[in-house]
Amino acid sequence: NRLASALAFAADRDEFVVYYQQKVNLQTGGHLGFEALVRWRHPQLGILPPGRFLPLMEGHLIQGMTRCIVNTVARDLRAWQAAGLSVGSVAINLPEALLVGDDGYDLIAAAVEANRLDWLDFSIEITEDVFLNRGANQIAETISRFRKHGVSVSLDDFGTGFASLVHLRDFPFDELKIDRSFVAEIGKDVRSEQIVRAIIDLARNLGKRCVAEGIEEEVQRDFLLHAGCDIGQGYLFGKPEPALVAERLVRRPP
Ligand code: G
Ligand code: G
Ligand code: NA
Repeated sequence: NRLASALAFAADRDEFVVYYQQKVNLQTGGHLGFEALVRWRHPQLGILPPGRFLPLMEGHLIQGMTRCIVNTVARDLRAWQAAGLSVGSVAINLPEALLVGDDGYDLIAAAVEANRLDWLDFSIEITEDVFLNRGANQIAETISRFRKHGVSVSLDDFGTGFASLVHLRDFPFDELKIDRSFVAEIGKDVRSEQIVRAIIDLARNLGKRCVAEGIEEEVQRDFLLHAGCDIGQGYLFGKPEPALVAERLVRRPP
């Protein structure tokens, strides 16, 4: 497959780009932070979404890609801070391959150090797949090291994967992200709505923040607010955009 062979060079050729999507306070619409979402600028095909290339990538390629993403985010953070913009933290999607050992931790630590950033400039998102990994205990240890620095850890795509209630009880994390497949059904399917309410209550009772992703319509936002969810992400507020577009959403210094 041609795409797969071109992917092997994408990191070295600096073809990975980072788009930023806003996380907002659902109450006020105010900016809270960004999630960094990778795209591949293919020399012929243009900007490709992760669904087109992540499934083709193996361990060491994912590692190289993540290094590019973290370095790009660190550079953008430094530029934003120099311009006086308060962008909040930027969430990095850390794949399990970088969480089993020290690689993911070392990567962020090096970026903080080299760019004189604060640990709190970053947050981490992990998917429920990590619980399938035989190294789940080591992953929990890595996560705890991040949290000792105050870095917030989100459990992503919640409700579609492999997190059991035992994981919710035992795993160290700060934030639950409701998968957008549930959010998409708000206003359409009563059972999905009941599940969303139950997830929000579960998060709150466990003392975790709750974030809804994929909010596209006002009825969805209103339902989520009413159900007690405080934070959201989705096209209603902003699509993932390149840094120069995304930064316009952040209040300028007076
Ligand atoms: O941006 P888009 O909606 O196409 O992303 C689809 C999925 O790709 C996301 O749900 C996310 O899990 C994954 N993804 C996006 N950006 C990154 C990234 O930087 N690293 C990793 N590992 N996964 C990502
Ligand atoms: O699973 P994760 O949170 O990493 O997924 C984020 C992905 O969801 C991004 O690739 C982004 O492009 C996509 N996304 C973000 N907001 C919306 C939305 O409102 N609707 C839809 N359909 N996709 C969204
Ligand atoms: Na994510």
